[in-house]
Amino acid sequence: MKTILITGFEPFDHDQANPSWQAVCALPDEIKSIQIIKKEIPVVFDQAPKQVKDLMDQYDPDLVLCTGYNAKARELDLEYVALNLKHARIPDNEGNQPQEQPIALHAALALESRLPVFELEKMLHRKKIDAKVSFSAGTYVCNDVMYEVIRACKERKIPGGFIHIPPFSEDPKQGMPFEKVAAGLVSVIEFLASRHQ
Ligand code: PCA
Repeated sequence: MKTILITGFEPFDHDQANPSWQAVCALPDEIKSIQIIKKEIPVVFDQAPKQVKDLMDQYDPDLVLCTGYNAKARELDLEYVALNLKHARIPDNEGNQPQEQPIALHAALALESRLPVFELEKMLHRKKIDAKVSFSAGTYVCNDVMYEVIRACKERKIPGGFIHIPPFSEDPKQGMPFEKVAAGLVSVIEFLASRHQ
């Protein structure tokens, strides 16, 4: 494995910052001789997945890991599945608020992560980093990105998936410390790198 593309999102919903991009920014530029390409993507339906696919064309990564923020998460949520559905509770950063719309016509209702999420969960628990496999990435922009990125990774036959990040907090009832989130992402990358040499 030579190159990994990892993304985080810009702020949304009146927030000043997005923990997903803050955590991605904290990653080193290289892990175990693998180049880590870090990119911030917009919280805009269709545009966000398109940007990731354009970045895949540009950098030809061996793995794509997208991250997003979930204010309700209290651990790293390793997303198991993306749904072929856009159904927004709030408008995105360009005012789009799709309701009951498919992401792709005549395509699968759900696509499974191309990451070994159950193994990742066990590995993170061994390292005392809170994480769980999540069975819903929602129906907002994160799920839109995950669905399209998994399709693109399938075509390229490379691993790829999505992790939701909790709020940063020292109190486990509120979220996770920033350092633990960043350490968790590094551990995920190291684990996947050792599997796909
Ligand atoms: N979280 C949103 C979109 C951007 C982000 O960081 C989501 O969970 O869909």
